[in-house]
Amino acid sequence: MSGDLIIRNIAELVTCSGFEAKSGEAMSDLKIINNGALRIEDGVITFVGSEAEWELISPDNQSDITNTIDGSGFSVLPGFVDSHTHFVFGGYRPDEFAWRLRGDSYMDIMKRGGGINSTVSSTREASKEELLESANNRLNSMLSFGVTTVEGKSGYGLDFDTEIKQLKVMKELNKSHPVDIVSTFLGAHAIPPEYLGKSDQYIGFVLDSVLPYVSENELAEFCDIFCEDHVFSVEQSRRLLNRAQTLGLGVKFHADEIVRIGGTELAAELGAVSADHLLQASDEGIRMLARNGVIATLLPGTAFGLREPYARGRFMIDQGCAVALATDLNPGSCYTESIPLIIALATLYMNLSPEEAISAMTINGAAALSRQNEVGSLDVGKLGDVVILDAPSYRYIPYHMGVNQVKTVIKRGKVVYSKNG
Ligand code: IZC
Ligand code: ZN
Repeated sequence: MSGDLIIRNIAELVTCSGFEAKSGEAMSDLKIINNGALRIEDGVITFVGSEAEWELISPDNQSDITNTIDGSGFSVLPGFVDSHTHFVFGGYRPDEFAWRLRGDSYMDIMKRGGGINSTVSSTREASKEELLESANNRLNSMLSFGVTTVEGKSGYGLDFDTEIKQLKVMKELNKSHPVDIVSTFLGAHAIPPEYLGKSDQYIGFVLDSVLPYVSENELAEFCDIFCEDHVFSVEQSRRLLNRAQTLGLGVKFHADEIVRIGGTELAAELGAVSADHLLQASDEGIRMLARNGVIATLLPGTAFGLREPYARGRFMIDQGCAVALATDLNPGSCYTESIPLIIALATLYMNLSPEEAISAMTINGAAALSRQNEVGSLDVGKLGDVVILDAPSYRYIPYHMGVNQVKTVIKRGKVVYSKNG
């Protein structure tokens, strides 16, 4: 079997068809085919349609297909695209979860040297092999939830060697693991202890010493920054992201997560690929994202985990934004790989419909990584990245709350995960 298969009699084939981000009302149309068939050859989709159409066009050659899967009773969707994670890290921070329950805020913990800088010291101490192993295990877990493309960020090194070590771990895993990895350079994730009180100098170091190396060695496709009160200002973010764009990287960044400082407006001004978090985004900032075609990437697991107010997903879609959903998997604010949890939260607390949530987790996630021509929908010519649910409809994902209903995951036409072995 070299990425060659057919799924027939699919109860509900959720194609999410399209080669661009879906914004506003378009997010509600999942382009569903009932009693469908899906053919993949050499890892690429070559037929999407009804079972009846398949029988008409291909009566003879059906017997040469080595792998035929019966889709009766099941819903079939594009592989999920988790477009914002921090899955390469050393150490864990369960103590911080308990401190927050007691009343400490995320920022209180960060200001006293915990938070991101706690993971920075564990990641600096970890060997490359240790990081490879733990990140590989997390990829396996993400794959079991139906994720076939994932974004991963550096940002737990905050020095030259460790930032590069994280990016190289992702490059190696991209070769060895079935999940496709898109790397983002997040050297400006926090101010490291060596630069305490000298954030401008730290930005200078990232800009002059690390970013050019990352770009020359093609270690990342995107550049990110934690544009946040007490972390990096809008001015510092503009400086770094402008340079990243000059060097040919796309920009996508943490904007208006905890305090409204204008990151949303900056994302629109720069023509970022996505603006992420947006819990505190202003009305005008949201309209600017819609006008400028910047994807609003929402991470409801983080609002849940930090007990912060959710980003205004309903308002964003009503204003014409393209919304993507992602896990934000990280060891601090949101330690989860659970796609069904994210979809449940997005529907129940951001008032997205189940259809909008599925568009956000597939085609819009792909667009948030500039991959809308390759993945994110089941269209002829795209990669054969497919999820088969152990349920008759995508509507069971939010409804069967938080439970993993993925039966089979197919990557480039090969079965790479099956429930029960
Ligand atoms: O490790 O706390 N918000 N970055 C920005 C994070 C959360 C990850 C972390
Ligand atoms: Zn993040």
